[in-house]
Amino acid sequence: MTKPPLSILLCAPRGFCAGVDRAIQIVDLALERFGAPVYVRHEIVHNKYVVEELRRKGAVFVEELDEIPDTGQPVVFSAHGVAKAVPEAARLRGFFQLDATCPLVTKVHREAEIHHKRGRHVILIGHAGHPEVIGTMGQLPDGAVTLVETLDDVATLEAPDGAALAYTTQTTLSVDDTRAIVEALTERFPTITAPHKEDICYATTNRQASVKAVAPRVDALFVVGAPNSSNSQRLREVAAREGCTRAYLIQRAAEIDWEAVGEIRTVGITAGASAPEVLVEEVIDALAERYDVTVETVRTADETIAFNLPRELRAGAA
Ligand code: 0CG
Ligand code: SF4
Repeated sequence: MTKPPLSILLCAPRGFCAGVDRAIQIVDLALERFGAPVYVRHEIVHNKYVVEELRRKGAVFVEELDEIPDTGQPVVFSAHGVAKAVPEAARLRGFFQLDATCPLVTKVHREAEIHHKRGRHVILIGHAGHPEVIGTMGQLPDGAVTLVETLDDVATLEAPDGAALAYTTQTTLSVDDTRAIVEALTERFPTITAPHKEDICYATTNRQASVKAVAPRVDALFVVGAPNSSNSQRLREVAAREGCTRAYLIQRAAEIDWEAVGEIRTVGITAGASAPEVLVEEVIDALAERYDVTVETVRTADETIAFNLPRELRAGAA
């Protein structure tokens, strides 16, 4: 039986960013250097496949430090960053800490700290409950940061009387939504201090731009990524807003609901910053089983950025 033709447009850049790459390397190297177990606080990045692979090698994932027994084995903090209280608690327990916080998240932490030192009240644009937001808010004392999620939040925002204001953002937000929130903030508070350089990271920005280029050209678009991955969720949203009515966030090829997808002649594929390329290949293979596929890469940016490993792991790193 001949298969129907299907043109696949592969978004580029897609998948792993420099922060994710570094975070996974930190756990891998810690396992190699110090043996199992290596404790990891929170999913090192928001991807079950990555977490399972590391678990297989001897990583033990916990949500809080109190789940870890007294140990001399490494304790790694995830790429999303942690509140100041976390390394402090780890220090008190004498843990060997390895910080896999993405340097671009740490940059936001330092910005928030500087604003606070200069007497500015910090407005954080982000999603409540996300570990990065918890970590950034936790850089400053209670009450020093106000979280803003929506335009409505800006309209009803009550800033502390007479305080100078500054804003920072989560790194993995929608570029367009954030622009609108920043405009509204600046309109209400014209003297608010802005970040020196955009807090949304290069990887988030580039992946959204690539989806924008592909979404109008395809019948359906698959984002490989996890439901708890903020940057991956945003990619699905961007595709939908660009008019792609069949945009799906899937963790694995097995999650594709072929009936819902329906008839397709062109399909776009991208992957969140925490999704490994092997899962993109799995999706292409699943499509190739049903269709006669041709694959074209649509590249909208080149990425060359890489981050140094923590000092403790540098010597002998590949
Ligand atoms: O996009 P978020 O911040 O939810 O994180 P994820 O682990 O999916 O990817 C990048 C990082 C850290
Ligand atoms: Fe860092 Fe951006 Fe990757 Fe998050 S998505 S780990 S901020 S580079």
